[in-house]
Amino acid sequence: MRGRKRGNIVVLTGAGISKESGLDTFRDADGLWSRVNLEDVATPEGFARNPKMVHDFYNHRRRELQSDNVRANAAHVALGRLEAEWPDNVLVVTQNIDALHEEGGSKNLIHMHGEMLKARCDLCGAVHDWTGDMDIGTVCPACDAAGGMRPHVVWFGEMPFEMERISRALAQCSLFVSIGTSGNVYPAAGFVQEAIFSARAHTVELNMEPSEGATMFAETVYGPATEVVPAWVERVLEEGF
Ligand code: BV8
Repeated sequence: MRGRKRGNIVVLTGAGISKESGLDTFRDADGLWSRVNLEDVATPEGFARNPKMVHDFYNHRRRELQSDNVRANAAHVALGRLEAEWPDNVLVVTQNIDALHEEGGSKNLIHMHGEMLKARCDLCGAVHDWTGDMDIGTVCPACDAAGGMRPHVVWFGEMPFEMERISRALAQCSLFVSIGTSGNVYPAAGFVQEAIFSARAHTVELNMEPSEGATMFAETVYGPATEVVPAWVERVLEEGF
């Protein structure tokens, strides 16, 4: 149904929105999980087993996303524009741990799987901005102890952040948009159903190809995010959804 120009919008994003900024996705043929075992580098068990391997995995990605040629792309900027120009609430919930939504202008933003440029001390719980490398000898700036520092990201088997706030937003949205995610990882992959059942929201998938949950979306547009997302934002701001 076209023409609605009011109502809250929730946007879920995944690694596909950052692909054209030069960051790897996870499950594409050349993705991260084709090179490393997720059990080894994205689980608490893997970290306990071999903290050096996990620190190396995240140190490499932390350096990579700070290089000059990794910048917000037209899709990130289009979502910043949507938030600025839409008359009601726009919340971006990202599974990504890069900082490209911030650079694209999104302010109302939740990193449900954490942030690469933050570190947490498991001994005192303090969370710090972090741009350098980290290893098992890294000392926590808050408690001065070593041995507890880890990336402030959500590994498999760990509870994603701000789930209460996300559920409330899904229950109050008129439009749910999923961008650049394969729909493999829960609870994020279940948000489209939550938006339908708790808010009877209109649902849109903008992706390179149909995701696992594609059939649950009322509307789908496939193609690269830097083409599809700006065009979709332009249309919604002009004509509504
Ligand atoms: C939880 C870390 C509950 C940060 C990530 C057994 C044991 C334990 C848990 C489970 C289990 N079985 C199932 C689960 C739940 C599990 C899960 O879903 N597993 C899957 C694999 C089956 N989930 C969890 O464990 C979550 N926690 O359930 O907690 C709980 C309850 C009580 C108490 C405690 C806990 C935690 C999940 C978070 C895991 N952390 N990352 C990091 O290193 O980045 S997951 C990882 O996958 C990233 O966060 C990533 O964002 C996420 C999803 O991947 P996508 O973003 O979708 O990327 P993907 O490559 O898959 O797809 C990219 C898409 O983009 C593709 O569709 C592609 O076509 C498209 N694309 C590509 N290029 C473009 C494009 N689109 C547009 N334009 C382009 N140019």
